[in-house]
Amino acid sequence: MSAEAKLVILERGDDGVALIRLNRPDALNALNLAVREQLRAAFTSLQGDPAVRAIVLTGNDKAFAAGADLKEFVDIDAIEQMKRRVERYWKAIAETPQPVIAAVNGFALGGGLELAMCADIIIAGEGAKLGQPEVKVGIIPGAGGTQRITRAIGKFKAMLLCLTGDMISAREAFDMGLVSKVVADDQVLEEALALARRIAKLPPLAVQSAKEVLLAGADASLDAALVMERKAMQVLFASADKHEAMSAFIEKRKPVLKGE
Ligand code: CO8
Repeated sequence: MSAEAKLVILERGDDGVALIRLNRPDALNALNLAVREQLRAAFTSLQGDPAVRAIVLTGNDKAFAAGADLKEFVDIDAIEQMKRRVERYWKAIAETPQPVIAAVNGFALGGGLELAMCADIIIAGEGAKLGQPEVKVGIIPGAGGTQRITRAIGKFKAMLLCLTGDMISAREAFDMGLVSKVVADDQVLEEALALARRIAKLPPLAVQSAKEVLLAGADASLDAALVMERKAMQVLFASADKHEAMSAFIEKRKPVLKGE
């Protein structure tokens, strides 16, 4: 594939949902620099678009993503790796204000699982395999695979994954709290899109505030997080959608939301 190839495909629906698809099937969607750059560009292009209310991120049947591209890692040294400043790529995804749903089929390993963990909701197919196998190739996770994962599932399960590099099934991941929902493999994308469409119909300022507070609060003290939550809730009383949605409920009609 040439450097110009579309390694990430972005489709905007007229239903408020954008679909981002990793498209490097020959390498199980391994995340080389070109894929990451295109992923960043796709997310950045959606962030300020009020017509996009929810985003679905997916791969293909065989792989969500099998991790960082080991062929790009094998011969580089620490300083080259540092200079790549790959944190830029992850940040663009994690800071997207709209909800992001990862639709995971097949392998989600290493950087691939870290990518899924940048999403807000993970829908996995029965046959998905997840893991942090970095230790097997002499490194450790470098984009949340020791941190986001511990916040999601706790120290002892995170240690099992990071210290062994073992893959787990979607069901095991669900039981650990690492995925939101497990569905049949052929239902993953449909389920994620349907969920995204439902979220896209809700008042977007409220949806985005919920995401923002939930994420920011997770790293704050409970007292500080409760203040943040309360203030964000109070601010929403200034939104036109809040008045419209509550009035519609009381008047037993459908709300007409403006995202304002
Ligand atoms: N990098 C590069 N190429 C890959 C990768 C990868 N991670 N994974 C698969 N491929 C390629 C294979 O080389 C192969 O290519 P080719 O046909 O040219 O030989 C093709 O994809 C198909 O792969 P396999 O033949 O191996 O397929 P199998 O079904 O036999 O096995 C596996 C599938 C189990 C997923 C296997 O491919 C595998 O173990 N892959 C590597 C998984 C891995 O170790 N991932 C972690 C990488 S390290 C990482 O992600 C660190 C992240 C740090 C954060 C970011 C900071 C920069």
